[in-house]
Formats: sequence, structure tokens, C-alpha cells
Amino acid sequence: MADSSLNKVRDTHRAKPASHHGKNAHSPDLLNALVVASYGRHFLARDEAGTIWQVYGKGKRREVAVGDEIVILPSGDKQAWVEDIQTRKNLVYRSDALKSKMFAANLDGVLLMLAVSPPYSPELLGRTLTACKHADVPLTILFNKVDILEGDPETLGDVEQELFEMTLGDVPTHYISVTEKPEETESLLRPLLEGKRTLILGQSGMGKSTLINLLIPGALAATNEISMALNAGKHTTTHTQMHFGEQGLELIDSPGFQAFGLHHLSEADLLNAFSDLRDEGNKCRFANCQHKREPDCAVKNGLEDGTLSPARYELYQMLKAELEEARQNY
Ligand SMILES: Nc1nc2c(ncn2[C@@H]2O[C@H](COP(=O)(O)OP(=O)(O)OP(=O)(O)O)[C@@H](O)[C@H]2O)c(=O)[nH]1
Ligand SMILES: [Mg+2]
Ligand SMILES: [Zn+2]
Repeated sequence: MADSSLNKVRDTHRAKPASHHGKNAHSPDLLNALVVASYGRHFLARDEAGTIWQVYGKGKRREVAVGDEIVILPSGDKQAWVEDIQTRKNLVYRSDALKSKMFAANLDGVLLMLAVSPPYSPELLGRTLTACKHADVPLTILFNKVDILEGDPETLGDVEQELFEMTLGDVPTHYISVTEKPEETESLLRPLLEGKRTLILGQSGMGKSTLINLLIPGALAATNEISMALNAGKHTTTHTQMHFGEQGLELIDSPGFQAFGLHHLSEADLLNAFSDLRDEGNKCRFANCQHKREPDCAVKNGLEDGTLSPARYELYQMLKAELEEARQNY
């Protein structure tokens, strides 16, 4: 797979076993720590005693994600170097032709938040779905701000239809209102999220931070001050951070995204994420059918008779074209 280098950052020496006393078994100076915040160039990591360190990495050791288990070497007052990144269970990230942006690692699930205001993008939904499928992390959709749609069943129906066309009904989807129906939202989500580490993704303004603050009261207090100052009064989240709640609740807040490149997927990865198109494509007359203008194309036939989803077909062709373009340029 194309992303193997990111999943196995350390490939030259073996992982140092963790000790039960916080100290690393191989060197008394080393500590095991969990990455809890990413500011791009530096990170915050929590050691087993609960101390928060500001950590920096060099070279490959800079490629740290929230949720990573790392080994750190203290260098000064609450400052430390990343010595090692343990092998990841999974990693959700996006990538364009030039660079990757890691969202978080070692996850139990991803929540994608959508809303009608500001309007969600079905394309970004499809891209998130594809990234999660590729990373093998379960995705759940939270359609927030349904209060805005009260008395507008037609729009709600259109939304349901649009979500179905992209997910084929395979993704658990909940319709919520974090601000207008907080108790209902909380009693729905607590059982789904307790004891798990969950990354919350979505475009800006969907309500990610508002939801985290509902489930973990006070979570935002620490981060708001900075973002308020940077964004002229808006609460826009500017970095990725893990928040810890009761009953093992671990929620990772992330900045809203406007793009979701999937350059790390190979063509085979892409086909695996679009198994509906892959399976139908196996019935085309030509083995190398591009499903565009070829005769006896099972995919085109499936689109015509409604067994395949045009939204998924268009996204697949778009992602495939992006991959081909990237290959030509590099
Ligand atoms: N009407 C309505 N507004 C909501 C609801 N949930 C959140 N909001 C509002 O939506 C706005 C954006 O919420 P945030 O939680 O900051 O959104 P975010 O997804 O964290 O945005 P970024 O940090 O920029 O990515 C805030 O003004 C919230 O009060 C809801 O259920 N209904
Ligand atoms: Mg936010
Ligand atoms: Zn075909």
C-alpha cells in the first residue's frame, strides 16, 4: 500500500517495550507518552504520570499524529524530543501531490459532522468515507443543526437521499441538534462513544467543537482563547487536540477542512473503497474498461438502470483522474 511509510515510521530499529512505571525499559531517560495535540511543527504529549510535554521531532520523527504512542527524551523544562513513534493501529490522513496532513492515529472511530448551514459538501463526505474505508476505521455520520430544518421535511428528505447515494446506507447516520436538543444528543452519543477514541471531522462551522464541549464540559475553555484572538471573535479550531471525558471518552477535535486529497491511495486501494463499482466493472466486456464510452459496459448499464449510484461513480472518476494526473507530473 502507498501509505506504508506513514504507518511504519520506524523501520530501522525495534520498538522499545513500555514499562509499567512510565520510564522506558531501555533507557531511564526515555519516557513513553501519548500525543494529545498537534500544532504542525510541535506537539503536546502526555506521559504515563500525566505530565504534558512540548515535543519536537527531527526528520521522520516529525511525522507525528494525535493518538500516536511515542518515546520522548526530555531536553529541558517540560520540553522533549521525539525519539520514536510506535507502529500505528491505523491512521486517518489526507494528502495532496506535495504533502500529507495527518488527522489522527490509533482510532476506534471517526464521526463526520454535516449540516445545512453552512452547507455540507457531498464530495467531501465521499472523500472522508473513502479515507476511512482505506484506513479501516468505522465511520458514523452526525447530521447536525436539524433545528434549522424544522418544518422543512422536503430539504431533510433531499439530504437523506443525497447521503444514501454516497454511502449506500452503509454508514450509521444520526440526525441531531447539539445546541437545541443537547440532552437527546448526549444520551444518543454517550453509549456509542464511551471507552473509545474518536476523531471528529467536518467542514468549518458544522458544530464539532460545540459537540465536544457538550460531551466534555470545559473542553473548549482551554483552546478558545487562542482561536478567538486569531480569528476575530470566531471559535474556529486551529489545531488538532484530544479531549478526555468521563467513562473513557476520548474525543479529538480538528480544524474544519475545505479539501480532502487522497493521493496516498493506489488505484487498487481506490477500487477496494468503491467495491460496488469494482464488482460491477468485472462484468464489463473489456477487462481494461474505463467505464466511459466502451460498449457492453456493465457500470454504464448499472448507472442507467439505477443499480449503481451516479454520485459514487462521479467521485470515483474524479479521484482516479487525480491519481493519473499526479503520476504524470512526478
Ligand atoms: N442552529 C444550530 N447551531 C449550532 C448547532 N450546533 C452548533 N451550532 C453553531 O454552529 C457554530 C459553529 O460551531 P463550532 O462548534 O464552532 O463548529 P466547528 O465544526 O467546530 O468549526 P471549526 O472549528 O471552524 O471547524 C457555532 O455558532 C455553534 O453555536 C445546532 O445544533 N444548531
Ligand atoms: Mg471547532
Ligand atoms: Zn465498464
